[in-house]
Amino acid sequence: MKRTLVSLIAAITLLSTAHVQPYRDDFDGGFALNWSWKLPQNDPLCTLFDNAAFINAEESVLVIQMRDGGMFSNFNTHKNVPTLRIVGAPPDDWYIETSLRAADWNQVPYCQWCYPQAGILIATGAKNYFQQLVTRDGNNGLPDVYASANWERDDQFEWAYRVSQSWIPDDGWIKLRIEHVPDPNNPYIVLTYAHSGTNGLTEYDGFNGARYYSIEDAELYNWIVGLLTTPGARIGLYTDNAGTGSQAAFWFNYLETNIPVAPVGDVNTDGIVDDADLLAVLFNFGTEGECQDEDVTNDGVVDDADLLTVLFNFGSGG
Ligand SMILES: [Ca+2]
Ligand SMILES: [Ca+2]
Ligand SMILES: [Ca+2]
Repeated sequence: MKRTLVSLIAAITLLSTAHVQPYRDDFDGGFALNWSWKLPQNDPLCTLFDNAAFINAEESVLVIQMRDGGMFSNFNTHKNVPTLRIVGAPPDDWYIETSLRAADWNQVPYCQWCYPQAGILIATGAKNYFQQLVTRDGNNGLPDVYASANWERDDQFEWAYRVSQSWIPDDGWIKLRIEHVPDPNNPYIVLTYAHSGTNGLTEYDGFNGARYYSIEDAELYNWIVGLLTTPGARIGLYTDNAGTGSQAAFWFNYLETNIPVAPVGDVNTDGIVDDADLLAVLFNFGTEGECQDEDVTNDGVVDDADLLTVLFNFGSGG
């Protein structure tokens, strides 16, 4: 009897802590999530450029080679910004996590006033975004990197300056994670990172800090939360050559989030894959060009591969 009760309680506990499976892309030979290369308010709108962003099947990574162009201030000419479109309310304990490294840190330039960087993007477009980044140190002329944060509100650029001590990068993966901690007294957003010099994920160590409290930092906190819940919001992966002309590549090992994003095959990004998506592909069958919504496979053509992808995922989401 006692044993039955214990298993019952265990079962209930399991149920109550059951979470929706996170959305995760390991870039394992192809895309597992519904990536888009469109960036609203950016010119060009389609950021997929020069075939400089692709899956490296051997390494199971998404490679993004940096190109000139930026989201900085009102320049808004960025290249190669893959995003996932948010299609539902984030859970209370939302998070976004990635792991990245430079393909070769020696190729990532370091110079005064230049800050090549890569990381996580939360955006409604090129004018309004928040970024958690790993940034090359442009001040000391040494090949150091540090963790940082940038954001823009209506093209007004702000930065949290350096939010970690700098370190000399190696070939190890650098993990970045932004999450919401639903503390009942004072919920907050926290940025953490991990690299070969830390013992797992750790909080940034100071300067302007990397916690944004709902009480003390209400304006910024509310704005970040508001970004995620604005219609058309997206989360993505980001690289930036800081105008140095560098075409060095960053490797992204995975992206994982528990924020509902458009499922694969969801052409019209309403969160479900149904006949509307099928029809959209059929009506655009045979058309070519980059960044078409109907090109689910991101290979520049709408064909039977896209049709099959929608069919295989028919009914998912919702
Ligand atoms: Ca901008
Ligand atoms: Ca749909
Ligand atoms: Ca295609």
